[in-house]
Amino acid sequence: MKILCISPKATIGGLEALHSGNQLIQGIIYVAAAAKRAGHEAQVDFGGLDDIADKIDQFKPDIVGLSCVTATYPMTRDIIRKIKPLFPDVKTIIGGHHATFMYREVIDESGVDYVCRGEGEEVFPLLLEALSQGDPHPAIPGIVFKKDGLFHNDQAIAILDDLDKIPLCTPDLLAPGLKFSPKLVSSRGCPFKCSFCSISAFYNGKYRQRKVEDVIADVERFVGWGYDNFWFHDDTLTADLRWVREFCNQVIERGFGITWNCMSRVDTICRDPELVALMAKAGCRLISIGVESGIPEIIERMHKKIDHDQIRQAIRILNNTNISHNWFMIIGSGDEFDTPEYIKMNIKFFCSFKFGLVLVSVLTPFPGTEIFEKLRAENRILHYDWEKYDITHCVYQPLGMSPRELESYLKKAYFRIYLSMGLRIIPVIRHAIRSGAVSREKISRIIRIFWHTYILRKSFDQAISKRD
Ligand code: B12
Ligand code: SF4
Repeated sequence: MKILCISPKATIGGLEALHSGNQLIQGIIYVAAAAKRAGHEAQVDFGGLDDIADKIDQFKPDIVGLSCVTATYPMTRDIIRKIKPLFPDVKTIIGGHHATFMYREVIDESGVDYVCRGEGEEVFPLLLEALSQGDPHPAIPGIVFKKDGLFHNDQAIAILDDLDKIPLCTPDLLAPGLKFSPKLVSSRGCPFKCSFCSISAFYNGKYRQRKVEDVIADVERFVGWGYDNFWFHDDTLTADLRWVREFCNQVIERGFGITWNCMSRVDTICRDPELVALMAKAGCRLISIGVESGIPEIIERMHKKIDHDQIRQAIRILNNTNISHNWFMIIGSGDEFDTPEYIKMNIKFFCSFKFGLVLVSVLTPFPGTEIFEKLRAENRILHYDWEKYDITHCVYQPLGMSPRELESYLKKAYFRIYLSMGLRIIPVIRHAIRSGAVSREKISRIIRIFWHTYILRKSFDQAISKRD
């Protein structure tokens, strides 16, 4: 079968706005790789309302697969609505976190033929096999469809029992002209259960790892193809310190000369400071870490399970290496701490520690998270205008202030935190650029956002909305 795998052209704000152009969603590349491994012809491309019909006309797929998150769901839904009447014989399927949790609404609203609930590498090829045998309604747990008013195969989220089943993503999967950017993965899932994060519900609390030698084999192939800079898309690479030590030792021994970025937590960094030095030696150039809040009660409520000492110590450990560090902060917690006093205290906390670059978001209740269920049960979700679920809008009713007021602290937080850095901002940025962790182009986008907001006094919303 021929499969066109589409990554919707995102036009949303938030962190996405820092990237120029669009980002190919990694999940859809894995799905395409799995289809290809099963003997099908798959191509990954961007798609929007303006060009999807031409892309289908050109590639002539039997099935179009799309991947989306909550904020890009409306665009994905509209693409499906456009495809359906124009190409009635082409089957459609959506996957990703949003579709997994909201499959009923997604199928009813968009008219998509199937939703993939969970990981697609195993179940999607099974669907393709069934379709090629002429069976449009196979019993594949996780491949949900609606028939005679009933949803089928929706009882469970499909999860791979073994990450060895992950295929290698290769450049030939991408439509001509698209830039391939190889990613590494050592694990999927996370042992923690933060209230604002959908990872544990998506992976049903499961944390699975790949063997070090398998990831090293991926690195070897990618290096052989001329790539030397990678992004680990594990949710917490350092969840297993022994794994990371082994990986770093092998990278050093083999002299790959690569650089890489990853996500981590302060507690795991504190547990083994020497490992961080080893990571730096093995080419790690950037670690992104979620602190979210400096208020102990809020950290506790979010189940973040970290404390101030660990944060302080992690900063010190990182500053002793040449690894740049990005930190995530959340404005709002969805409970009684949503007051100007607590939010100001949190901003003050972020001003008082020597963080690297800080990325701020407004608490967004994504489907599948504890906070979504809580706010929905309390009838405090203001709307389901999903495009606004882009981490810059407050989509729920805070208890101690208005949504607009809470939103306004996003801009204030950025301003105060970066102003409080004083001249320290120069080495922070220089270090981030020199280490290759942040591109000059991304820094110039950030400066442009600041210029528009604070000097030209234009709307912050406008400044961070994605235009290209
Ligand atoms: C790396 C990352 C990014 C990178 C993307 C890099 C890239 N090129 O992919 C960047 C920084 C650009 C990014 C941006 C954003 N991200 Co992000 N990101 C992640 C992260 C950490 C890893 C993504 C990943 O590669 N996962 C591994 C792949 C294999 O998993 P997957 O995407 O789920 O795909 C599997 C299944 O879902 C399924 N599947 C997916 N699509 C399809 C399609 C078909 C047809 C089928 C059959 C199956 C299928 O099969 C895939 C293989 O198993 C995730 C957390 C996570 N663990 O997923 C957050 C995450 C996806 N991001 C999130 C958010 C909120 C965003 C932003 C909206 C933030 C913002 N406002 O800027 C943007 C949106 C970007 C966009 N255009 O869609 C949320 C989404 C929550 C939600 N419900 O919306 C997540 C879950 C983090 C979180 N817990 O909050 N992100
Ligand atoms: S926020 Fe990070 S540590 Fe918390 S559950 Fe999600 S991936 Fe795990």
